[in-house]
Amino acid sequence: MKVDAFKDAYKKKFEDMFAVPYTSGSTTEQFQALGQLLRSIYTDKWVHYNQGKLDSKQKQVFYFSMEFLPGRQLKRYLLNLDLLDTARTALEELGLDFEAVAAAEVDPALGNGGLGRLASCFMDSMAATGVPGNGCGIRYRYGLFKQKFIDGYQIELPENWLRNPNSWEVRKESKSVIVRFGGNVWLEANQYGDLKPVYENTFDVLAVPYDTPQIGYRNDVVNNLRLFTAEIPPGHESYFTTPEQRKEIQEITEVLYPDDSNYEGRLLRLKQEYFMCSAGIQSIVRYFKTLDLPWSVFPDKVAIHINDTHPTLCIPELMRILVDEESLTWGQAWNIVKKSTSYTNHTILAEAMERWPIYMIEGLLPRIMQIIYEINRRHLVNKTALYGAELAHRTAPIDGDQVLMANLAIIASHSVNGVAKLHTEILEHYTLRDFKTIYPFRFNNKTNGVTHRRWVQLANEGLSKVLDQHIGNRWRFKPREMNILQAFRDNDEVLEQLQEVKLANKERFARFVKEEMKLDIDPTALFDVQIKRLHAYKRQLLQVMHIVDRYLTLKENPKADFAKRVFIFGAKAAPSYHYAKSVIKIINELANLVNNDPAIGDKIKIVFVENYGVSLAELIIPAANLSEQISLAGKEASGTSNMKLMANGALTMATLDGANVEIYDLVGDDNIFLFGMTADDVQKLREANNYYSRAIYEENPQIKRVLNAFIDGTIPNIEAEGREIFDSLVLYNDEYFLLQDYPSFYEAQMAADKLYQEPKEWAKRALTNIAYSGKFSSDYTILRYAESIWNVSPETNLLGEGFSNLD
Ligand code: T68
Repeated sequence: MKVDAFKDAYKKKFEDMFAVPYTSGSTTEQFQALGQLLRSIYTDKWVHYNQGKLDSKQKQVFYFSMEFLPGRQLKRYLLNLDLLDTARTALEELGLDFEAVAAAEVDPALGNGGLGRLASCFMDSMAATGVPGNGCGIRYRYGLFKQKFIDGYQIELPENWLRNPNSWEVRKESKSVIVRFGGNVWLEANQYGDLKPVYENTFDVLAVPYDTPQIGYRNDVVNNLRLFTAEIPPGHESYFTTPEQRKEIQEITEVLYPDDSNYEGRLLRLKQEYFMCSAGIQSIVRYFKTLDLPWSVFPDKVAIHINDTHPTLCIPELMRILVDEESLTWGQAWNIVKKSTSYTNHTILAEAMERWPIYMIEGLLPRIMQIIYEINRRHLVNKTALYGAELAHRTAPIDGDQVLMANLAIIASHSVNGVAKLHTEILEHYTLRDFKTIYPFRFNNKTNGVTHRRWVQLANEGLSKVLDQHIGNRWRFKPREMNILQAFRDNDEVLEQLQEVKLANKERFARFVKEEMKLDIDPTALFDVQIKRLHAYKRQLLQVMHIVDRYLTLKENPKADFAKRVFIFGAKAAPSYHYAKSVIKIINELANLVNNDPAIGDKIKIVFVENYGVSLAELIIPAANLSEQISLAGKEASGTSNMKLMANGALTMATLDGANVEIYDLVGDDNIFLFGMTADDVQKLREANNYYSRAIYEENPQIKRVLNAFIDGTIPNIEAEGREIFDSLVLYNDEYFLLQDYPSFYEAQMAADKLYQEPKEWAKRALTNIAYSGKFSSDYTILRYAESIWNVSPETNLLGEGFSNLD
């Protein structure tokens, strides 16, 4: 489409929709008009691609996830349709501010963090690589809470992301299904003498799908993200006469649980999980039946992927449908379930493992509980014979009065994967070793990835142009070819361009900070970024200690040789996570103190952005010089902001944890700042049982001075929080070994300071990080899932070339 045609189409669309001249209207209205115009452009493709999938009967992937964090869609769609430049020029020629129009789109926060964002990168990559994939999830009425800071404390406000109509979704009422809860169930013989469940007094809910297109990058693929919402079934209105009864249905998809890395054992969460699983599995079964094929080929046509254990009920739900409704034998059904299901683990934290009390499942899902009992019984019989009773019991889905969702997911899947090499090793050798004994070939690694389309092409247009100029534009299709840039490591022109781009991105962020926070930051200072959920294991507190250390040193000696730094944080705390909220309060009070101390000036600034999410990440990541990936080794399954920051030329400050290990393997010692214990060191230190944080505190004057600042009034307004944090480190023996790792962390930070004083040397290392980041494209991750887990073949290749040699 040409610019002039686009202009005309836009004007017409705007005036049709709002009945005023296109020159009037808010950016929201302009966005809506542009959205409708885009819809009219891509809908044909969507219909056509869907029909093609049906006609060819090719195998499809169904990616079940309780969370998706898609970010804004407008620019992504335009980029993928190869219309970004056209639309931008058209709007600008019409006198409209394209970026402001794009920013008027709401950013749906339907996830907590890494897990949800990974699901969205995967949706983008499935479309780009031509993997016929469907996302399956919940259309939460309210997304993750909106974070505000009041007096330095985190306050949570509802995130009403649907206040404006959603431009992309399509309500598919005709594809609704009924999800059944509660009641009584018993087995009765039918006319053929088969035992079938009979239900009474069930509570029925209508699951209505809303579909959002997932447009492939300059190919003809348009996949589908299907999110379900809970409604009163038609014809049942008369049963739901009181507001309380209506509420019981609506609340199922009302709000996203704000806990990451923590298991939330509430009944409503269980309802949400079953609601999504049952609705999704029913859709799949209905689809499969249109193919008119025998059930035995179901696994050749359908791959069901469960993103962490939250969608594990897909397993008993599919068993239920196959056995109860389609009259397959248990053995036939079990084979089908196992061959079609695969599971990704995202955490080894014990507190995140889902374990549901049997009474809860029994009350809410009586038939599902019967099926889980039978899965458990058969597991015990079969595995006891082979491996003895102890191992059989340790791996069984039922443990006392609880159902262990990970155990259920593992025994019923043909593939279990971790999300980074180290994480998968830890699963195999420690967390899931019993399962590794029984199912040695079931485990595999799939290191996470990120989509360079959003995180480089869209978020960092400046960098993208530099890449195009020197290495051509093939990297846009094959991100691994970014490694050609490495040949320019000693090219002054390229290094200068990279520095200019970085500075421009930092200036853009500085303008945002000035506008939103009324704070001046120096764009030439080192921008030091830590953006992730607030959690003790991620150790934001280590960075806080480092800032306090610098602050105290500068107060004593204003000439101390530190690089100017802006410490940038973005982090939400789970509303009930007291410790994490205390850390937020401390960071905010420290910011208040340091930012307003004239003796410190530009040497330290602290920016804690409110309401961190995908859109803010797009602003912060391109502006980063240093990427803080400082979790206690062994705790962060992978991390993905580490990959996004690397791709944007930030150097990583890292422990050897999660995917940091693989970043290190690629860039080598000279291009990363490593510090701290390895996962093995941590393991040994725990086993030795001789860690005494108080002794470190007493014996290390640097650490003592820093920690005292939390309790001696140095930082105002943190009496309770400062004491709590101090105690966690000194009195309660520092569970995440901050004091153990602090000296080497500090040393690595000083090395970063030193290098930053030599801008060209820094730029060379930034270049190397950019060059090798292509390996972490989620396109390759998805191709590995496609090849070795899902057994689907990508249909449309980037550049029309093959994808061999992925490793
Ligand atoms: C993250 N997990 C991992 N969980 O922490 C991170 N949990 O290392 C990894 O890179 C990422 O997954 C992708 O693999 C999460 O984000 C959650 O958000 C979560 C949500 C609900 C319940 C438990």
